[in-house]
Amino acid sequence: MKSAVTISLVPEARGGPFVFWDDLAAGCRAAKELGFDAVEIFPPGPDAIDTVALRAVLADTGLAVAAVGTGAGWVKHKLTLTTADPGVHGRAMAFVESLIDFAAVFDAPVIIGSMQGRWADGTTRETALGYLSQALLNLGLYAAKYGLPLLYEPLNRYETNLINRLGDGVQLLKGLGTSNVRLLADLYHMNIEEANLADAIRTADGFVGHVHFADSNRRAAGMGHTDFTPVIAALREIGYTGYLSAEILPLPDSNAAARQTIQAFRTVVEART
Ligand code: LER
Ligand code: MN
Repeated sequence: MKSAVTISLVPEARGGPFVFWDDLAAGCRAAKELGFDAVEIFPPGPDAIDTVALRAVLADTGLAVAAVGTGAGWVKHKLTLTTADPGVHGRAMAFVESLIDFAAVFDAPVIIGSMQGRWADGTTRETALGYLSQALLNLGLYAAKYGLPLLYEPLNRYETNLINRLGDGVQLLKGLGTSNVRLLADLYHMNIEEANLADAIRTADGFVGHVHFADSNRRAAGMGHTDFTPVIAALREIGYTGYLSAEILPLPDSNAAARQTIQAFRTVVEART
């Protein structure tokens, strides 16, 4: 398994679970100094990042891009993939496609998290899940053109009323008609929704494509009460070799959260017995 740390470039997301903020190059340098393998980037949109400059920073630091988040589509532009409004839906699809194009330059998958939205007045859960399945299928096929998967993330009940648990995510993906959409297992959301984190991971055997590495309180691993030993053991059991990416609150500050994350990573992942 490999380590990654998040960098947000979205002012509207301030207060959210991202370690480094605003300055992509500085975030990459800090990640490199601490020994991370990769960064996960949360951009405001596809044109916000100078791809030539980012390529240079990645070449200089040896970091990879673990994934690119699409949440700004919701947080900044108020777009969702499950709206009944065809205009908003079309702009949401175009937004994600443009981020898939951007992320492909860095060989990185994109994440559908908050962009899934929720069902509410005017739509039923079934209708919204239909929209979601259709969107994941089309975006999964779009990403496949680049040989990259699409990552779909179940969120806790306070962030979506569609899919909250990995097992339900597996059922959704099984019905899609493409195997190019993988699940993102966010250990913070799972701490709220799953009866047992390790069992949930085993339920998703063959479907996990990315992991958000967070403690129970969304702080760095080791700063809450999650027991990571059985979680990492379950990930090994299902043959997971992807990223553990710290999507966590920058507490007590960005550097301390990042340092605690990499120490925890070394303890629970690298120091295997
Ligand atoms: C996105 O990865 C996520 O986990 C959501 O809670 C939005 O921050
Ligand atoms: Mn997450």
